[in-house]
Order: sequence, then C-alpha cells, then structure tokens
Amino acid sequence: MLKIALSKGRIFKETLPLLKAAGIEPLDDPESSRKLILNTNHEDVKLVIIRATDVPTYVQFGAADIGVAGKDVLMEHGGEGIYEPLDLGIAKCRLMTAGLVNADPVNGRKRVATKFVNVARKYFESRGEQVEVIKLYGSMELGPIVGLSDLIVDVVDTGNTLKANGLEPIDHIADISSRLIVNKAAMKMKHERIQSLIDRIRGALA
Ligand code: PRT
Ligand code: MG
Repeated sequence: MLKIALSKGRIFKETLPLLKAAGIEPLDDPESSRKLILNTNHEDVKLVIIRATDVPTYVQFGAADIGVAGKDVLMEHGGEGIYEPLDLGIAKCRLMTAGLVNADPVNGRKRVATKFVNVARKYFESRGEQVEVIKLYGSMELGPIVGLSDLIVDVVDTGNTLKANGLEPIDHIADISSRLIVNKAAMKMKHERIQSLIDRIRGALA
C-alpha cells in the first residue's frame, strides 16, 4: 500500500494534475465527499485527506508514505524524519511580517501573533530582536487590529487580505511553494515505487 497525504483546497487542486501525470486518479472528490481516505484507480494507492498543518506529522510517523505540504508548514514542523525531494512549484506565496498601516512605534518588546511560532522565534532571533510570540490558530490579521499584537507573521499571496484589514506587509521571511515529502523509512522500504512516482511527477513539472 502507498498512502499519500494531501489537504483539501488549493493543494489538492494543484496536486491533482501532477498525480494524474503519474497515473494516479482519485475515485472521489474530497470537496464533496466526507471520506477521509480516498480510493484511487490503483487498488494499492490511497489518498489521506487531512489538515495542511498535519501533513508533515503524518509523513514523519509513517502514517502516510508521501505528502504534499507548503514550505511554510515544513519550516514550522522542522522536517524531522522527512525527505523533501521535489519542489512542486504550486500554491506559491510569501511568508511575511505585517503590521498596521501607519502604526505607532513600539516601546520595548514587540508582540508577534502567528501560527508559525517556531519560524517567528527563529526569524526575530536571527535579527537579534527580542519579541514575544503569541500562538494563534487562524485569522492572524485580527491581532494588530484589536491590540493583541504589534505584528503578525503569515503567508501572503495577493496582499488583499492584509489590505482589507488595514495592514501592510513589512519584512519578507521566505518565498513559499509546496513540496513533495517522503517518509525516510518508506523511501528505503518502498524505494522503487516511490522513486518512479517522483520521476514521473518531476517529468510532468518539466
Ligand atoms: O485552512 P486551514 O486552516 O485548514 O489550513 P491552511 O490555511 O494552512 O491550509 P490552506 O489549504 O489554506 O493552505 C495550504 C498551503 O497553501 C499553505 O500552507 C501555503 O503554503 C499555501 N498558500 C498559498 C496559502 C496562500 N497561498 C494563502 N494566500 N495559504 C494561505 N493563504 C491565506 C493566508 O493565510 C491569508 O489568510 O490566504 C490569505 C492571504 O491571501 P491574499 O491573497 O489575500 O494575500
Ligand atoms: Mg486556509
């Protein structure tokens, strides 16, 4: 059995053509189906549908052999137990700091609200800046508006969400795209199948 972990939404949509090029097609649509495990046209290949932030965890522990995850999510996870053989070039965005437009200067330690707490700590540490990082699970844009934080760290695509909430991007932390990831033990045990899948997807990208 080969289990592939994917999240619904943009990653699923943009991964589908790549899987198709590798000969793998799901038999259900995760947007309309309530199934968490989708069968494919191969009896021994299943798609496991989970939250985007959980994909590296499933692959790390071998609950899925392969997955597709944003580099933002991988940076936050740390990458333990995982190979990252392919940049799929999909779901592109930028990891940025952002704050209120025309914000007053902050006296003392800045507060930073984010779901990327590890990334944020490392980033400000690398700049020699002492900040207080506050963990959130969503809607980071609210932080500065309601006075929870001075800054946020979040992924930005068009910038429209920031703008609509009176925020502006400040510093660029990293360019983000989604990566194919593989469990390290599975890469050894199922080498031929996984390598041929990687090769076919790489071919489709070229
Ligand atoms: O939605 P859920 O809470 O389950 O998790 P998630 O938001 O992590 O998953 P999902 O499917 O929304 O995103 C999966 C991956 O897509 C992320 O890990 C990123 O690598 C990538 N990606 C690309 C994005 C965006 N673009 C993006 N624009 N992820 C999120 N956004 C959000 C962003 O958080 C902000 O709220 O969209 C808003 C900003 O978009 P703009 O266009 O207004 O700037
Ligand atoms: Mg989302």
